[in-house]
Amino acid sequence: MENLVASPFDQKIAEGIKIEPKDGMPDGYRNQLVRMMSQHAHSEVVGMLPEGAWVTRAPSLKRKAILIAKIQDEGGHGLYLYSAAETLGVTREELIDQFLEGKAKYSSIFNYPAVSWADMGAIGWLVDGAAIVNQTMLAKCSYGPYSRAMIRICKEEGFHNKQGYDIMIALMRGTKEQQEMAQDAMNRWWWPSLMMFGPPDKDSINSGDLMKWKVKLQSNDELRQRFIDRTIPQAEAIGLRIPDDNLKWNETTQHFEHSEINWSEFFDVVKGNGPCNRDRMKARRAAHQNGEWVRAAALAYADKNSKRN
Ligand code: FAQ
Repeated sequence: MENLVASPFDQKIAEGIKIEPKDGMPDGYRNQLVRMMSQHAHSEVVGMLPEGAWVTRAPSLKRKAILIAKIQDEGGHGLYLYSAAETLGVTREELIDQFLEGKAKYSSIFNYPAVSWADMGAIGWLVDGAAIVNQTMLAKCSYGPYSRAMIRICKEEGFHNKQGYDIMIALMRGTKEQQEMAQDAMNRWWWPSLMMFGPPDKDSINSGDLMKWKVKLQSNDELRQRFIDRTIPQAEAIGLRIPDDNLKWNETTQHFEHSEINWSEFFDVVKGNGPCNRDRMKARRAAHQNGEWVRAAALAYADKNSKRN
């Protein structure tokens, strides 16, 4: 006979009670979270690379200090997320190995190059802006450690987003060349930022499970639309043009309509063929190798301390 009594896990999900590390949970839930949280952690760490390239070229001491603080925050988010993922019974070493071996993904957005100072503005404003829309939802997700990590991370992303917009404002108030630099960055980062939200709902293979388990509370397309609707007025307010000739406000739906996204570009980047995929992986592998002595020293120190106490 069919068992009609809901499991404690299902009951908690239905009642909106957070699932905590020691609670029973289906393997599928655990696996989905490990996949998503570790991809998220890898993205934060790889995300330091495009901005890191501009630290020595920031146009003033103030901008340099802000950029360094932002990049450090992203590294911190990565570490925070690895710790949150470890509560699911995997080790940080396993997750990092999966990434370095190319078995785990990271966000498509970080496979595009940052070629001008305006790109620092576009990354903060658009990329962090997109991340906030996605992560504000994840702050309400069913898994306690991920949800709490997101609350804290979103606060920092808010600062990142504002500093990026502030760079764009400064450039748009500047010379013709500076305005063109800002528009060029907008043209290059707009479409990849929309792709960050993942494939269209019809191709989103993980959404069914993730929504059933209240990890995702809104779909990829819903979040993408929210980002579009809130970013277009910000662009217009400072005189930037969205690189989409079919953009149109729809009075009935109260949303902007836009051109079709180039999904073959997205899938190509995810497969490893974006402009910077190889460079990014090379840089992360080198950093891991060069950091070997630091990990060995930290372990030796911890071992010495544990014997002393
Ligand atoms: N890039 O079934 P779905 C940041 C993959 S943090 C690469 O729809 P899902 C901060 C997906 O993994 C940015 N791959 O997947 C910062 C799946 O393949 P799999 C990172 C992607 O999980 C700012 C397949 O496509 N944020 O920016 C992407 O339901 C500035 C089918 O897709 C997060 O990771 C993509 N964009 O939805 C740092 C947030 N999209 O794994 C520095 C957490 C999809 O089955 C500077 N993650 N794929 O082999 C999420 O919310 C979700 O995982 C989505 C994808 C929405 C990204």
